[in-house]
Amino acid sequence: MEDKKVLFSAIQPSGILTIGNYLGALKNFKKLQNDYNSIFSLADLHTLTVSQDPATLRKNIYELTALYIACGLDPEQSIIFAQSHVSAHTELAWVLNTICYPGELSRMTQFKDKSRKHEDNINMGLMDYPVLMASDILLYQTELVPIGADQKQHLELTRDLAIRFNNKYSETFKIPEPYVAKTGARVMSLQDPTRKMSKSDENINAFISMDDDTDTIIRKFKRAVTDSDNRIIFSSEKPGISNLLTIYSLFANKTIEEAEKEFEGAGYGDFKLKVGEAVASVIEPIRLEKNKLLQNKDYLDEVLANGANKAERLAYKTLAKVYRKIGLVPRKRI
Ligand code: ATP
Ligand code: LTN
Repeated sequence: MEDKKVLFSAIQPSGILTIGNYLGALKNFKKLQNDYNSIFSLADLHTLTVSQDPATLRKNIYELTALYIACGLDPEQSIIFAQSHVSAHTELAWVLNTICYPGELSRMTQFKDKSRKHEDNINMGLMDYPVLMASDILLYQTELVPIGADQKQHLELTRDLAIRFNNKYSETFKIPEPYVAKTGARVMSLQDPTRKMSKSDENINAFISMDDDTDTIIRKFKRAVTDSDNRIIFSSEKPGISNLLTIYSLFANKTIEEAEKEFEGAGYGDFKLKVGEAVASVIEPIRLEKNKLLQNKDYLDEVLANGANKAERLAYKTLAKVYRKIGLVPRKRI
């Protein structure tokens, strides 16, 4: 690998992604991939923390692999791989578990939210989720982690664990920095702009999925909740309009100010239509390319296989160092 800093990120293959995932994560992956040695993982083991149907999970793993490539991640240049293909992830997670305290995990916002949402399945994995995420990141001596705002707390814990380990056993891990974009790190629901847009929302009008076609996208924006005032300005008092302005500016590659100017005096109906069109023009080609890639499972398997080979070499280097530092005896190959 070239002498660049390491970037690592991952997304869970837990369903069809939304434009929230796209703006908060995927779009930045593409933007940053050339400037770093980039590693993009599918956090397939993380998905097990909520109940999964095996056939659907298998399908979602291919979907996300194809989506990564369709969004412009280059498997020749960057490493694209499935977390479960490199067992060092779960191995390092075990070691990190021994320096992490239950109190640190039980106060995580995502754990509390998901416990509330899945009351019938509050399992150990759900609580331990951030430790596996820390392992993902630290195995690659990562310096930059592009994520949406909701994952910042997990990155803080990752840094704490890395510092704690380094202090106890001497310098071992690089301390990673989050990359959270100024706009788009928290895209809100179209039906309740005070809540985060989420692919698991029961109301399908609340999110735009990366699988929605142009008509669906335009229809959903038409129904987006706004307010009774008629000004198209960015303001904390206008969460619905502000969310739409954010989405528009990122899909049309304009600043919020430029967008405000463009729609000065326009009605909400017109504005919503323009937002829908801007989003659809970006999403449509990605969706078509993803569906094309999905026809060729052999190619996707090959991408994941090559990615796992490359990731494994890097990961085991760090894991061996960790095992040595904590006093485990290296296995003699005979
Ligand atoms: P779910 O809502 O089903 O719990 P999710 O949509 O949050 O899942 P993840 O796989 O947990 O999906 O997130 C993938 C990436 O997308 C993360 O970096 C996360 O921060 C980002 N992300 C998720 N939702 C949003 C959003 N509404 N706005 C911006 N970024 C988001
Ligand atoms: N928890 C993340 C997915 C994830 C991740 C990671 C992100 C798993 N491991 C490592 C960045 C770095 C989420 O998006 N919900």
